[in-house]
Amino acid sequence: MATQRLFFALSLPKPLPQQLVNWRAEQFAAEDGKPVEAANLHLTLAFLGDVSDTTSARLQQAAARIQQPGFQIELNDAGHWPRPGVVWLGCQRAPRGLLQLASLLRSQAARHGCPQSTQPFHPHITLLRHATQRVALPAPGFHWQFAVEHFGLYSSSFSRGRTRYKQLARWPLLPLA
Ligand code: 2AM
Repeated sequence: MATQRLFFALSLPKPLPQQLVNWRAEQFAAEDGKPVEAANLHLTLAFLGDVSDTTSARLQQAAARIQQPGFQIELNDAGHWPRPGVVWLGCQRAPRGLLQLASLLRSQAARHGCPQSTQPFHPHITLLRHATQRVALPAPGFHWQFAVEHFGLYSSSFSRGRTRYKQLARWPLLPLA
C-alpha cells in the first residue's frame, strides 16, 4: 500500500523565514549544525508518520471541521536538545489557541491510527539539525511574533540529499478577535 510521510504544521509568514535565517547566520557558524532551509521552516502541530491515502483523506475531513480562532505566536525562547541535536525557537508560554489546535489534531491522529508521542508537546521551530552548539540568550535581535490564520497538512520526502516539504491542504482559522 502506498503511503506518504505526513504532518500537520503552521507555516511562517513572509518575511519571518528570512529574518530567522539572517539571525541564525549571525549566531551560528557553518560547523555548528545543518541549517534548515528557509522554505522548510515550520512549526509542527502533529506528526503522523507514514500514512495511507485513505487515512490521509479521513484526517483531512476531520481537520476541515475544526473551528477555532486564530492566535498570535511570540517567539521569545530558544534552546538546544542535545539528542537529537536540534536548535529550536519557541515560546516561553505557548498561546492557548496553539495548544488547543495541536491537541485536537493529535487526538484525531491517534484516533485514526497514527500513534502520538507520549512526550509533552513542546511547540518549536527547528533551526538547525545535528547541532552541537547551544543558543546563548539573550541575543541581539531575538524576538519575533506572527499571526496564525491557518494551518496545513504537509508531506515530507527526501531525495538527492534534500528534505522537501509540500503543502497538501490548508484550512483557515476563524478571524482573530
Ligand atoms: P523536528 O523539527 O523537531 O524534527 C517533519 O518531519 C516534522 O515532524 C519535523 O518538524 C519534526 O520535528 C516533526 N516530527 C515529530 N515527531 C517526529 C518523528 N517521530 N519523526 C520525524 N519527525 C517528527
